[in-house]
Amino acid sequence: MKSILDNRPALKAVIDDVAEVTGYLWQKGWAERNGGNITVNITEYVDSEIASLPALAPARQIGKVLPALKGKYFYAKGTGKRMRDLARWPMKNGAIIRICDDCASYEIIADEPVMPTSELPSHLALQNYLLETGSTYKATLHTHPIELVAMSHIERFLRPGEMTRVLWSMIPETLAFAPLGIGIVPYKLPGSVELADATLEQIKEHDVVLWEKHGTVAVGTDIMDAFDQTDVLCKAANIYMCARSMGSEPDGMTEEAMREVQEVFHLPKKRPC
Ligand code: 2HA
Ligand code: ZN
Repeated sequence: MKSILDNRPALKAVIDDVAEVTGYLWQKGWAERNGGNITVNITEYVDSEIASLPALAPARQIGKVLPALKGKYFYAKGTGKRMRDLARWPMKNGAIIRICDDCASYEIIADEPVMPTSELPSHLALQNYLLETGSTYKATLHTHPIELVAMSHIERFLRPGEMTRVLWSMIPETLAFAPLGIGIVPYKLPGSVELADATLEQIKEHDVVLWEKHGTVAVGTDIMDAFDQTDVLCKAANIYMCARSMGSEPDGMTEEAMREVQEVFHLPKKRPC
């Protein structure tokens, strides 16, 4: 069967990366059944042939008006599709969508009429923000990382800055590679516009946001970057839980040791928030 990826190696490489990452999500146990979703802005790969592709299904509403997305193109995981299936067949478990001129609806143009992710309002609101602010980030990743979700069930970690402070103090790499920490969004209905709005507020200060008792949303230059951001924080959460399961609250790196890492590696001196 013909695919939009045929004879387009650069676009195919982007989709191959998505497929590689979704395999990792499944292996890590972060992607039960159809859990999680992904969008990637692929507008830079759109040629005149892609631009003239007809819609495969009637246009559908996003649920928000997103002016910076006019005429932009995204790869989006399909709703109800499994990450582990997407790893093998990305164009059967996801689709390329085009945002219509009203900036409030989208149409599916390739390869098949696979309906995009249920969290589309959140993902596209983030993509709109990234474009509005001139960011080079192209990818959004929502997944269900076990240890981070587990921590979000404990009231203490929902207090401003507490989760970031503890995760940063687990190993120096967390501070170095997740220097913006993790934002917290109080529980909201999955797929809702309220969830999208609250996520947007937190992503202004962080690259990864934790949805209480649900999962994470990360933004990154590409899907590997969004995955790495999530993985680094989840590794720190895992270390925290391993220490706790040995019977005590871990000491964590001292404030002084953390300040030294920030200085030597020229990291932004952000307070946990
Ligand atoms: O796509 O994870 O939040 C399934 C979900 C919704
Ligand atoms: Zn989810």
